[in-house]
Amino acid sequence: MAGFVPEKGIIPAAMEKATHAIMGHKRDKISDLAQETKDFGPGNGRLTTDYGVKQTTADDWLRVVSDKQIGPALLEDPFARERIHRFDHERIPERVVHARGSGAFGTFRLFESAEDVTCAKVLTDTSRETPIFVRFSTVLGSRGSADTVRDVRGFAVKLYTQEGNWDIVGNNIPVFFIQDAIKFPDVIHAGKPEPHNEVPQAQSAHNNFWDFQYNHTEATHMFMWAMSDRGIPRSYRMMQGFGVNTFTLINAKGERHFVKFLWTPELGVNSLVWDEALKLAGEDPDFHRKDLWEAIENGVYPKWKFGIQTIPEADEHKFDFDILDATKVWPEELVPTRYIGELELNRNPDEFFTQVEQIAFCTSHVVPGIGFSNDPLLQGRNFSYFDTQISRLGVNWQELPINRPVCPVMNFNRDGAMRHTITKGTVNYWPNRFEACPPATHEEGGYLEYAEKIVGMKARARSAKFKEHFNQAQLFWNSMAPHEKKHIIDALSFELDHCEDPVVYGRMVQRLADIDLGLAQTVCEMVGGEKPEKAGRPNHSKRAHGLSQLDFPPAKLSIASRRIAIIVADGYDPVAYAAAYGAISAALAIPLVIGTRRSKVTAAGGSHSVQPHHHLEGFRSVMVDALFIPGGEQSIATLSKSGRALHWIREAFGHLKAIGATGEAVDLVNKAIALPDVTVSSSGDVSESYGVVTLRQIKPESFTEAVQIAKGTSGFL
Ligand code: HDE
Repeated sequence: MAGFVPEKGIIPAAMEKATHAIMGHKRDKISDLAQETKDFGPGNGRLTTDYGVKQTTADDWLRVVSDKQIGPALLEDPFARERIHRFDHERIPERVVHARGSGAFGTFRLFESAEDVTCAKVLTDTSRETPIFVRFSTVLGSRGSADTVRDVRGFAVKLYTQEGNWDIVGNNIPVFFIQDAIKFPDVIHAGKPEPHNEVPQAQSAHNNFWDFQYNHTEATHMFMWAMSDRGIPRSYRMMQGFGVNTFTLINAKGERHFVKFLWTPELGVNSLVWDEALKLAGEDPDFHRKDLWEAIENGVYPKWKFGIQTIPEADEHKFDFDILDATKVWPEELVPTRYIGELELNRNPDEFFTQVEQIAFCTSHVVPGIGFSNDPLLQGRNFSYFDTQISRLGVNWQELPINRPVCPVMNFNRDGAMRHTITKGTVNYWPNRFEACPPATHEEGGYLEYAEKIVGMKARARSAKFKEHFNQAQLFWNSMAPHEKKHIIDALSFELDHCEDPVVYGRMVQRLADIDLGLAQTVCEMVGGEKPEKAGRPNHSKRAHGLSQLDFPPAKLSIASRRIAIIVADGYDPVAYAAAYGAISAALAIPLVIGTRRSKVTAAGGSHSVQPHHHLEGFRSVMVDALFIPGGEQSIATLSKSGRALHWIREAFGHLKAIGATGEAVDLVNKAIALPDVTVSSSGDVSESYGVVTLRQIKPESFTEAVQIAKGTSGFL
């Protein structure tokens, strides 16, 4: 470090800490956070005020009092006032979008160097492990809203690299509603609760949202994605993540490529069915949050492959869409994804507020070797995120433990509310006579902007290709499997049914005819409006790989981390129960015993008993992936008479869940599922139905396979 003058005492404290960390070869984020982490476990100290004085009670305000009479409280009591004052200010503004979320720590590993396209060390050094934090979120709902609403999901990754923090602030859908950042307040206002009555919460199913979609044609492609199964993921662990915007990569030779970043889950891309999502929103609003937490606690760490799609700078204009338009995907056939790394989530946060709520992302935070493009959405985002963090967390938000980089931070930014770093030294500017804290050269790792030549008029306009808004909406529709198309029709039918204004649903039905006439006519049938007789524009019939969820099957068949209910009543068959419990646990799935009550349930013969995790009323079928019912004459007789038990089985079948049964339980499943209007098989025996595995009907697929292939292609709901 040239001109460094330690005797003048100008080493910033943060630098000292960071240097220490490097010397110790420990750049791990968890050990970095250990400095601030306190353990309040038993034996670790006594209750104090924030100014350190021990308190003798936490229960009584200082007051005038006698044995007979309680008198007035005294304002003098500093302990009581401190508690109340601190409490009054516990909330910070929630995020204006993506308010509800949860997250975890993990590791990014690179298995193939991308040095041909970038000099970013995090993407070229395969020996590194980069600590990361990921925050998943919904977009529209407030902090207390439900997890399973129909919405886009945020997928924001902070990589604590040795060259500084790199944030990929993405979504689980690869495109966006708008091309130009200036429209962001409009699209969000239209989606959020309506201004006159603040209704509805966390829903796109209302007049204003669909009014905007109609009037703003560039949103067409994105609303098709939001209406697809991508809008109701089964788990954060089973969705893809996309950087959405076009970034750039610069290699050691100074060559530039355009790039899109994406994450593909090892577990495959899975969704709920809509009826399940609706019920879960009431029965377990924290469903996704708990799912992520549970998987990590159980050691079933979720993993994603990290991919890049790159386009050489010279090819920028070779496509029939603008590659800087965030309402467009780069079809795999034109720009194949190259998977070069892996992300694993392996540690739950210690405290939600300081870590998940206070983590703050910025699209503008990139490291040397990675740059921006002129994507007009990205340009605006680069302005927005820093600004929003100032409003949420204050100007010193990057000093918060969860946000600070693991590499040295040295500069002359100073002061502001809640400044933590104590900087020694007599100068706070550059250049200075001590040459303290000089800028780095490129060779020393300094960030070098790519010298881009730009020619154009200063105008409020976009280039010509940005004007085409329907081709890729059709491409997406055409690429869906039949059941995915059905789900989109159902979603649109639900959403537009919630729009009371005939102008809104009437126009939207016409808009759908710009995508596909059949789609428009079917939705029109359901929601009303004038039936379109001809397509707004002919369907080009093209399809692309990578748009349907079926294009991302799990890397390997596994039921690990799936929740499987075992339903029992007094008199259950202990052998079948024990075999199922053992097999489920051995496969690292989660067996949940659901009884007619939570107090002990006894097996046939009385030699075995179990304390269920939950009872049938307290826990519902939507909270599990599959169910298994052991036989047992007495237990099945009891369950057959229970409306709730029958509903459990019937609902699970309707939600396309695997059902396993042995002995007498096969008849129970038959009774529950064989409704008059449901044809389950030619013989009328449900055990021949897809996804139902019983000992009466041995089928090629095993119960675990049926669980793994959790969602079939049809159902009666
Ligand atoms: Fe965001 N977005 N956004 N966004 N966004 C925010 O920043 C914004 C956009 C995304 O878990 C805010 O810290 C503008 C696209 C995620 O903390 C805010 C525009 C994509 C998160 C903001 C967009 C995203 C945010 C609110 C249009 C997918 C949550 C709180 C130009 C690639 C991050 C905050 C977290 C959060 C602005 C569009 C993803 C206001 C202006 C496109 C995942 O700064």
